[in-house]
Amino acid sequence: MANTKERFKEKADGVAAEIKDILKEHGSKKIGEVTLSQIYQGMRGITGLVTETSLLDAQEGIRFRGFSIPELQQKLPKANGGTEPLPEGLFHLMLLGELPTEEDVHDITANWQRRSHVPNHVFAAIEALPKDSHPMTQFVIAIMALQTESKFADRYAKGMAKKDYWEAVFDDSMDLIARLPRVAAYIYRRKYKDEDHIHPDGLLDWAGNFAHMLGYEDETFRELMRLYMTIHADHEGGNVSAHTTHLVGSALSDPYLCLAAGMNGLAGPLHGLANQEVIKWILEMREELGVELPSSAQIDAYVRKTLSEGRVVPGYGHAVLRKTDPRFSAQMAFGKRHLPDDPLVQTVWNIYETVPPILQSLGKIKNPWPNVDAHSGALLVHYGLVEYEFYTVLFGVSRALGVLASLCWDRALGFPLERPKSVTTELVKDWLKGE
Ligand code: AMX
Repeated sequence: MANTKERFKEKADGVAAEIKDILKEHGSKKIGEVTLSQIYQGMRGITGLVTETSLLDAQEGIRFRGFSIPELQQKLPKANGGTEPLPEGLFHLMLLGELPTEEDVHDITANWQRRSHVPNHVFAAIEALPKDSHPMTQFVIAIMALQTESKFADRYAKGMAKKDYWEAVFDDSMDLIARLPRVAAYIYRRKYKDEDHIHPDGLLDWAGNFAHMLGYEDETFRELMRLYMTIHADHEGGNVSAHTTHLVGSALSDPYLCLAAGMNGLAGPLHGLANQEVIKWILEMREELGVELPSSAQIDAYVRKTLSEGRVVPGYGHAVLRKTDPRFSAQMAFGKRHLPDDPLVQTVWNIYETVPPILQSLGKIKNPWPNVDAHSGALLVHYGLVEYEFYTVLFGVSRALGVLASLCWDRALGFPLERPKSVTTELVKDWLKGE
């Protein structure tokens, strides 16, 4: 059977031909209008990008190539004896648009193992930073240090032809995904475990090996990592990390530069950093109240206090979603199955009962329901991964799967430099006067 790279090229050529036909016949058709409010308010609802890997429905949540998270949990191959999907399978699906076989997933695991070597200077770059630097800072620096390995940058400097861009981006993306768990685990063990580093285990799958290198050998924790790496991977193209990766890639920056840029966006508290903010907020609530399991009335009062201080309730709300995030529900189901008596996890569920009506009553919040970040930390704390500043790095390792699969598509479809038009408020005022 043809390998992943050849299969991808075949698929991409087919889609490129379809797009050419679509544009030839329908290129001048309008698909929307843009209002003044939209350009001042975060471009919500403006359709302005093509991202093949996943699609977000405001009511239903994310679908990866048409498959919902519960469907993926059913259909994607699992580890031996496991019940959660292997992220290798999701990557295959996002890249090729087809459900993988067991053999496909096995091939990707083996491919990533072969590509996983991290050169010493990357560890030296991490070591050059103060130990108390935020893990996301260390992660981004490490990705930048890895950029010396970019095949795209090397081949471009040697005069690579346009038709070959996709291949160099494919190789860089696969190399990067293969290397990220080692880099992330190194940062974790350096900062929190007295630099007691753990060697990779070549017999494990990508997420299982990541759990192992972090220092967690519980099989249920490995299952959690497989689920975690699957559900955080992609959320269509407009979110900050995906859009940034895509935008930077449009300048033909190599995948290392693109991913580092995307990860800087993920490190913002309104995006990926929300997962650390959630657990910090819950732990502060417990400490302030002096109880392990706050009552609904106590949670209610604490939420109102947070709002009265002009802060957001982390883990709640979404720019596109208008229902409970299915990624929250998948984690809740994991909690019900494996750790239903954990007081922190129960607190997350009690917050889920309490927060939405309060946010709804304010009248201005478009989505009072929890997003992916409202749940993840409590599960990690249960297994001993309590260092919440590290949580966004876990998110980032997973998010690389989606944004890099998309970057492969961007170059294979020959998407051009992205350069939307901007205006000044002066120009807007002049334009309104002339209306
Ligand atoms: N708590 C308090 N206020 C909130 C809120 C929350 N959880 N969510 C939205 N609001 C406020 C906004 O700050 C805004 O207030 P303003 O008009 O005074 O500036 C108003 O409600 C309207 O906002 P919106 O249109 O509903 O949301 P948005 O699209 O502008 O922002 C998001 C979306 C996620 C940034 C916002 O809901 C938020 O800040 N949530 C908390 C942080 C969070 O959980 N982020 C993670 C998102 C998922 C992810 O990317 N990982």
